[in-house]
Amino acid sequence: MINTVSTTPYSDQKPGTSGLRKKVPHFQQKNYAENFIQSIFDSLEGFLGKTLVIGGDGRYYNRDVIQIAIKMAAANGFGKVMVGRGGILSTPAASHLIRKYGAFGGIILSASHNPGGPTEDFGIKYNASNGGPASEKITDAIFARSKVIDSYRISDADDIDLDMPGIKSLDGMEVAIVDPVEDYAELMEALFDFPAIRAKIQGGFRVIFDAMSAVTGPYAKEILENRLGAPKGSVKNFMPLPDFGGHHPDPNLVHAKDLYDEMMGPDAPDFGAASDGDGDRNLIIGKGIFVTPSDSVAMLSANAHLAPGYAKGLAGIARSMPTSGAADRVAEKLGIGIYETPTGWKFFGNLLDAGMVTICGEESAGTGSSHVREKDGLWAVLLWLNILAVRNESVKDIVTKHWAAFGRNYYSRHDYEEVDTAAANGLVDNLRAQLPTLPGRKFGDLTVQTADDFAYNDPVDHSVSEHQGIRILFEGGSRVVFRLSGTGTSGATLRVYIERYEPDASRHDIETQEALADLILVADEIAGIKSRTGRDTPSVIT
Ligand code: G16
Repeated sequence: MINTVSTTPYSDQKPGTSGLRKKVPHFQQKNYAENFIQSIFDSLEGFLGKTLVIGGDGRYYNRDVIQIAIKMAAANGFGKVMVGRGGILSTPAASHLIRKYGAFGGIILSASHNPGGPTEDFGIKYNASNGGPASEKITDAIFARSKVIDSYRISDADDIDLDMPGIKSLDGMEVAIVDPVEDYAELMEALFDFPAIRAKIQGGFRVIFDAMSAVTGPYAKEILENRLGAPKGSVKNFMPLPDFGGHHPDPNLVHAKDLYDEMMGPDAPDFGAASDGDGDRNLIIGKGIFVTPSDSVAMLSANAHLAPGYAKGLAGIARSMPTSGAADRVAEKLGIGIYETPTGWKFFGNLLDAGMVTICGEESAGTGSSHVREKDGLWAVLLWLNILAVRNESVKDIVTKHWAAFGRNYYSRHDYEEVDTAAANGLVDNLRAQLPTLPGRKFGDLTVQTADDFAYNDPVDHSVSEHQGIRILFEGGSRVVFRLSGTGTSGATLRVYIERYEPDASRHDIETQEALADLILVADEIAGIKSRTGRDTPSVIT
């Protein structure tokens, strides 16, 4: 039976960079998840009888909200839901299912790389029929609806057994519990030269992958070990756990330190990689060398034609504004378009749908392509492996040759987490106020060339997104960018992005923080980071 339940609105359901993310107890407030899901449905049109994909990264509260979402989908008139077995779907796999089966859209439950558990993070986001995160137009409509919602619809049927594959029925709606891995693994096999990678691994090339006790475990086991023949044990932490084993499933040098240490050690494997909570981020480390996400986008773009799925070349490349300009140099050499978007994968959707770009990437450890409409951690790993198999060189050789050919973009991001929100807003307001007076100012050897508050004009739908980050560009191509994260769940996170371009190959082996030292000091001088946040050092440096 379908019930209409009265509710009162919450005022804080504004989706951030990637959906609504809050602590679990916050989501457990009365009707909190129900209100948001109903607000999503109320903001959409034309889904009666259509299919909705539902899945998540397996974190704490995943199963509860999946049951709610299924029952609300039935009550709101969807004809069918496709749910990953066990409630599991990586974000890129969910995107693929939406596209492959022509679903109306999908609900993905994840707080990405944030920790999981009863007092940790949870999240809900809506993806549209192209498989990508809802546009700002839709997320704005969801937020507007959430502020006035007074009822939601839900079936009172029993819970669905999420672990039993097959077709069931719930209040007249079909519920398909599907294998979360199969379709995705098939897609990867169609894009990449699996026989070449398998031969490389059989030849003794050692690969390790850390799934960080998060969603990519089953995917990586199937693809790397079962289909590509990596020895059992190559995929570490492969069981998705509700609390990620107490770890922070963020594949960076801080939270994947064990992997990093192993890759820098004397007996390092040839290739190390990791992915995050929901499987869309990646970390790539070669024997003795970490590849920054910004460099990875550039290097994958420069070599993508070596993989069968990209043999025809790329239509164009897109990167988020704070991502380094390394990819721009590749686009220039290839004679293809390069697009600079605001932070947030949703901004790549229009460019991909219009066929203007093939590869997209972000400094926040996200790379992906037109194969889905999300960034894709394992895809990046497999493209690297395909390139390594064809070029038959080490990661280090590929990286250093790339720098020699294109120049090196030294790059680092400094995060100040859980900063007082008013202090963080004050810092940004102050930067904004300084913008007109910055051009021409000298800071030591650095002279400001331009300074602005980044606004994006979408070349496809001509929508404008303003206030997407303060950028200060110095003569010679160095820059610092400041913005507040849209994915944190407590206080504010200030992100400072620092970049220097170095064309001279004899200066390509400087330690990154050292190469950026003067810019780091100037960033503090201009923004007053220490004085305004009370922090002497960043919480995380990547
Ligand atoms: C999300 C978005 C990315 C963005 C990242 C960081 O990734 O999809 O586009 O770069 O957040 O955003 P922010 O700097 O606002 O925290 P994920 O992996 O968290 O879903």
